[in-house]
Amino acid sequence: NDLRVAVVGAGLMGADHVGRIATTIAGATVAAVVEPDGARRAAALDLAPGAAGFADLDTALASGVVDAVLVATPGQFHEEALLKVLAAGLPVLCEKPLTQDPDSSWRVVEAEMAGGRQLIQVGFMRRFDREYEELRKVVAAKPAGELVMLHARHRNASVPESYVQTMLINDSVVHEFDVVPWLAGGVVTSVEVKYPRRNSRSPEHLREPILVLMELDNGVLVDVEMNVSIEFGYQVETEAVFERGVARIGEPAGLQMWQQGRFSVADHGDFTTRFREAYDRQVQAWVDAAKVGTIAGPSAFDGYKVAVCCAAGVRALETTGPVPVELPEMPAFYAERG
Ligand code: ISE
Repeated sequence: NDLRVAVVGAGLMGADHVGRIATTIAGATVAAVVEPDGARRAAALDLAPGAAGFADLDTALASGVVDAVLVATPGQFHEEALLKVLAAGLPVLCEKPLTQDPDSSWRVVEAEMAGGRQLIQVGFMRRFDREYEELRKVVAAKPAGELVMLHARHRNASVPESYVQTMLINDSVVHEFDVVPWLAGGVVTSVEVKYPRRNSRSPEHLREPILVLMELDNGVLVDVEMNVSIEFGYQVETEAVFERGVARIGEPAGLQMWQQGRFSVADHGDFTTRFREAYDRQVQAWVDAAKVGTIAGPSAFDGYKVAVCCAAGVRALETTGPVPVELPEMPAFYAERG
């Protein structure tokens, strides 16, 4: 039987997921689109014939047509939606971030633990990118020795007017706070932000690019260039430095073109294409796991840890030198479930 999914939020990501579930994912259908904005809701419903439209989540959950929920609203609405879905006892894939601050993330973790079942998977899709997966295997198998450093580059062509300074951390570097410990097998112990010369073409209210330095408890040092006005395209690359070699992921791939004295390879414009396959694999893994009552990716506790790192990162935007990150022990509830 198909898993009947309600997609909550029909903005850029929500609509993308509706189309994905309707066309690409096996074993699931879009049963409901929950979106207060009528025009957006209608546009998403066009992508999923047969789905029902709802203006609010309560009505959708009460309708009896929903087996699982994909939350793709803006981050400030995640806590409320997650608590409702947990109360209904349904599996949920929540777009990043889990919530926007450590306190609300912890409330979600507590509510999940109180229910006695792990229902939440957080949508940190980079863990489903094939190259990230491969690099993680290289880190574990050590063919070139131990991992020493990661140089990460996270570049966006541009960002909307609504993108404010703290979003450099909470919206963008949030991905590195999840994927770096997963990749490097350590825990973040401090975050520092350094400012190079400001890009004169950045929106007036932003001071960027920034360089984020992360220290891990296993000694691995990580630098992340976060850049949101680079114009040429969307680029997420990592160079891993080992004791006896280096590895790179995220380089442009595909058609190479020689023309008029130039050599070129097309690059991505935004994350929807750069990570399309990762999103597909993430949602498929979530659907398959939800059907057997488990999750297949980052947990709510992972989401909480990222929220703690982001809070330190936001402080680091205004602080000279490293800001310590203190994470609690993983509760037995999560440790036992892996
Ligand atoms: C956006 O929300 C994302 O998740 C993208 O992956 C990231 O590159 C971008 O900076 C964010 O605004």
